Amino acid sequence: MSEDAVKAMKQQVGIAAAQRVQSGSIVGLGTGSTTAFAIEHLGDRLKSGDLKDIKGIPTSFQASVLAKKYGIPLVTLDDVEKIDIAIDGADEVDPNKVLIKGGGAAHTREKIVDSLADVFIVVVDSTKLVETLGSTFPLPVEVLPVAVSPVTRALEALGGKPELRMGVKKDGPVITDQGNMILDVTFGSIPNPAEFEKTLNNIPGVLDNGLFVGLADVVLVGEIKEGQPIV
Ligand code: ABF
Repeated sequence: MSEDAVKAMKQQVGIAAAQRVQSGSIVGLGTGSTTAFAIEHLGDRLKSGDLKDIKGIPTSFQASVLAKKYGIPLVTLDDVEKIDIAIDGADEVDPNKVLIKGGGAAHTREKIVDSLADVFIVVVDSTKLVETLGSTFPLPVEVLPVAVSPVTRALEALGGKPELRMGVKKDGPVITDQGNMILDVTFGSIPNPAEFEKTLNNIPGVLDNGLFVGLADVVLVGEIKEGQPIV
């Protein structure tokens, strides 16, 4: 599928999700390029007066930079009692709306915010849909730097092939907003994500993994019809 088609789908669902936000809402703001379209559209709605008095809770530094760029006032989890709606991307979505997230190295804070939202809307292009989790995307696991070696061995014992995520310039490992590292683990397939998420999070040194089980309320999937003009 062409890059333009994927981008068009991301924009389509990002806007659709942003349209569901009501004035006065506390909005969880996810990370990634699809959610970026939602954050931009929220900014457009605020500018036009169509939307008023929302507050954003960012799930990453990237999300907070975008929210400020588009004029969305930010609050923290200490400032609010609840989150009305969260909009976030995903790397894989299975037929039960179970997700793999973490491609943006932000899944730990994303899971906190997404799990607290009354409504968690996932925005994806159609390439993210899978029958079985783990089939197209390695599972991200956030690990305390001091524990990377023992956690690597524990993940291998579970049948995984862990790889330390390196920065774009390959000059060192990616460091998360929490100061930790990411192991991207290829398991081939993850048949029982609910159990597996608990198993992984019980490994000493693991902060959180990218399995989001039973959290997504709505999954908006971009759709480009054959021959549809892509602007
Ligand atoms: C973030 O966005 C990550 O958890 C997820 O991996 C990624 C999806 O990125 P994109 O929307 O750019 O495909 O939420």
